[in-house]
Amino acid sequence: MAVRQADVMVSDMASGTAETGRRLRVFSGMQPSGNVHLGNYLGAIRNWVVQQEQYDNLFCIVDLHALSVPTSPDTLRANIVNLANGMLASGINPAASILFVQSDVREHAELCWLLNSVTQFGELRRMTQFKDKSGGQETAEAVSAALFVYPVLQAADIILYDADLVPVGEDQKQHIELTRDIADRFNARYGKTFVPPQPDIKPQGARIMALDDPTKKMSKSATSPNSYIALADDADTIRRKIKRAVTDSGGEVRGAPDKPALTNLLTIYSLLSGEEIEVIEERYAGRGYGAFKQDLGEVVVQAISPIQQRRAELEADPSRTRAILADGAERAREQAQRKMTLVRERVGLGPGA
Ligand code: AQP
Repeated sequence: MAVRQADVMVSDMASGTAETGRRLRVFSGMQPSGNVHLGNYLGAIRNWVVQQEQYDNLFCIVDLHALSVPTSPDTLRANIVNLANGMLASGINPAASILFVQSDVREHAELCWLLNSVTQFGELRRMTQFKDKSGGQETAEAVSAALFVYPVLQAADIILYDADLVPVGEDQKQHIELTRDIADRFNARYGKTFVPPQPDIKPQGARIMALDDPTKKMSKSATSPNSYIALADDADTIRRKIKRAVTDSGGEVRGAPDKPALTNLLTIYSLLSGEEIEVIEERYAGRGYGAFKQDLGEVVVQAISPIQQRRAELEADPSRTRAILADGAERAREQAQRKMTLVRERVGLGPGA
């Protein structure tokens, strides 16, 4: 019986090994583009912590990507440390995984340039995330070229390390498909060099929405701090933000497609407490939004406070985080340099074999 590619991937992912018998390698990136928030934690970091047991992981603070939109040097520097501390405090273990800053490994930028030469303009123009992030046609004229080639840098990040899997939300699936196309095209033109990766999309990936507008996702770069709960927010700030979170019309604590605000708050409650949404709905039946929001505030505070304690320890000793990132960069660089020696040779750069 023929085995479908999808079946192979499922069994591979379950066992955590690639065809060659080595552990599957996973590349996960996050932009230092603002305050790390509850959405980043529930939608990504928390899963990354769990996957450390199963796979070989590279966790990358993708600072070059953060430069695709305007930022200031001081802000970027602060965001990098903020994200590193947030990831470490959440349970990313530098002894089990490689945690590093993208720009510390120059090969990402070099490979991006080489991949640009096998990427079509039309492919990039079709990326829905570019269309979303660049706004309409008029604003698109003024956005940076970096935002346009962002998916090529992302492809470089991934295939530089022969990553088999990339955990992403549904919105990033198109970028991973492009990464596969770029890897396949390069391989066809220059000989087998890269592993085309697979997206790892969790069946019910948690998408946490903004507290002040549940039609938009909770976002690091949001202008209003009331729209997100930062992992760095203190207990009172968290309680206040939840209290101020918008609700739907009516007074029932119930999730439904026409109740986006309550659906979002119930999702947060459920993910942090481990209770089913129906159980939570039942508990607050007839009790109104006030009691629910008050308890939700406590659920979030309880979940985040151990992270904050570890974060405070890291902040008290900045040299520790710096050392972890330097070590991570060295380990990533070793792999990246090996791959780039091959890539340069394949495309005809350098003296040749
Ligand atoms: N609201 C969210 N709910 C669930 N998961 C989320 N992620 C981001 N926002 C939510 C996940 O966090 C990771 C961060 O990816 P990123 O830093 O590359 O950028 P992003 O997805 O664009 O995240 P932000 O926070 O919204 O940043 P900005 O404001 O800079 O665009 C990804 O795994 C993402 O799925």
